[in-house]
Amino acid sequence: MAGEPQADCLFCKIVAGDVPATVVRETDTTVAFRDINPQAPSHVLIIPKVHYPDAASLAAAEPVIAADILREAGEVALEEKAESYRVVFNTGSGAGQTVFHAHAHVLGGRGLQWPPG
Ligand code: DGP
Repeated sequence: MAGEPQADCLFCKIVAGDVPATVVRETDTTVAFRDINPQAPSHVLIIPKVHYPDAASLAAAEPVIAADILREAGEVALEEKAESYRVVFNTGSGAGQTVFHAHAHVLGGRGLQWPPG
């Protein structure tokens, strides 16, 4: 069923506590944890507890939870003392998406170039 945990999904396993992660914030609907391969001094992933493969499918089915992720991005940036930060949703393998459970990258703690690569 849409949104249900998937047995082969790494981020569903992090939600369930079956794979360890350095969790920095948790709400009823989201978990925020440090990226295992940080691309900035502060690099936190925010995921919904429900399983959708990408941000657009999450937003279509669960718009309130999609908004929760954006609000949490601001809270993470505050806690990380990142005055400026970037929120990224890689979507599709051509854009670098490797985990097909919706997630936001929150990057901060250094100058960020534009355009991104
Ligand atoms: P993306 O490439 O946009 O799908 O981002 C997936 C991110 O997930 C990538 O930056 C690395 C991170 N990641 C992959 N495996 C793990 C893990 O086991 N633990 C944590 N904390 N992060 C992971």
